[in-house]
Amino acid sequence: MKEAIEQILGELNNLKASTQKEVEEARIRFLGKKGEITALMEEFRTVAPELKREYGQKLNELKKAAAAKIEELKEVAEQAAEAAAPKEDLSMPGDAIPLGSRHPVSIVRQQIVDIFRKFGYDVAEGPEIEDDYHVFEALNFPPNHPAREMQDTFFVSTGHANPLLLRTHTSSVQVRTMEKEKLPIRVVCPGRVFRNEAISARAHCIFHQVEGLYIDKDVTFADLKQAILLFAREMFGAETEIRMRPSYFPFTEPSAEVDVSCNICKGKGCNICKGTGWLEIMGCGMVDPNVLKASGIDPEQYSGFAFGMGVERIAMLKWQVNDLRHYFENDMRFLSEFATATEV
Ligand code: 2NM
Repeated sequence: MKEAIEQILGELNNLKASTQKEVEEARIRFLGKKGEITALMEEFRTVAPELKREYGQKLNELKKAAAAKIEELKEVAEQAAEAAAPKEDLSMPGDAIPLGSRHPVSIVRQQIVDIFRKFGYDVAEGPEIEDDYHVFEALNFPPNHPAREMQDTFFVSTGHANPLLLRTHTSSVQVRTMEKEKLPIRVVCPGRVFRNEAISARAHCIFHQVEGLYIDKDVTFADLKQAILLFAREMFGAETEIRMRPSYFPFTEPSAEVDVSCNICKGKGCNICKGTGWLEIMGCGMVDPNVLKASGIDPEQYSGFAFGMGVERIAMLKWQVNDLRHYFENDMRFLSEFATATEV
């Protein structure tokens, strides 16, 4: 047995196996079920008791040495196999990553903001979760105004003097601008707003607004009218006309709704303008002196105009979409219609 162990040790030392297949064959030859070392282990049972200790130790060392040698050869063979494996074909065409497109509401929001930036307006944003003061109180809403009811506004916290709520318009951002910026102020505030309304073709509980504010000495209603006319012509085309109808908002006096001439039927009357030749696009007015005062601006020295429009509504008119809900459903068939409209 002693000689057999010595011989196998010698063979292990000289063992050459360069491929994974050869290594596996060597493993089977020495350590497999019918392998040489396994056979010696069997034979060990018949060794005389006084030799068991010596041979047992030698056999164990042999087994360990064999396992280590096989492991070493296996690693070398694996590396060689990897190096020899065919390389990736770098000339293969890549997988195309489908490019998305901007959402139509984002496109129109950006268009509106860009027009006013061109007119010299700054852009301001503010929190969607606001307090009662910035959404209602500072904007001249009386304490019992219906917009302050649970049916109209989503409240985040109630039961105290200045509850938190989801803003129902971005005018709150304009209040924050009046509070902190130096005069004159020229600003547009794009953003998402929330109203507790039943969802329909023309209303949604979440939508987007762009509101504008211009405060300086001697700002008049004529300035407002001109600003809106220039905006309308940039947005809907150079031939566009506007008209104003008296309206009411708590934060402006006087107030008006603005219509643009229908550029689909050129005023003749069609189903988009319901035969009237006019499309309503926004509300506006002269900022109420109470609103200026609340934010620390002296209404004796300064005056201003403000306006607000719904982005989804403008987008519906621009693309003749007849149901607002399309803008919220993320149906790819709808969204991909705007795939080429990303230039703005
Ligand atoms: C509108 C219509 C009319 C408006 C007023 C103000 C502020 F903060 F200056 F008082 N911001 N936005 C305003 C005025 C908004 O949206 C239909």
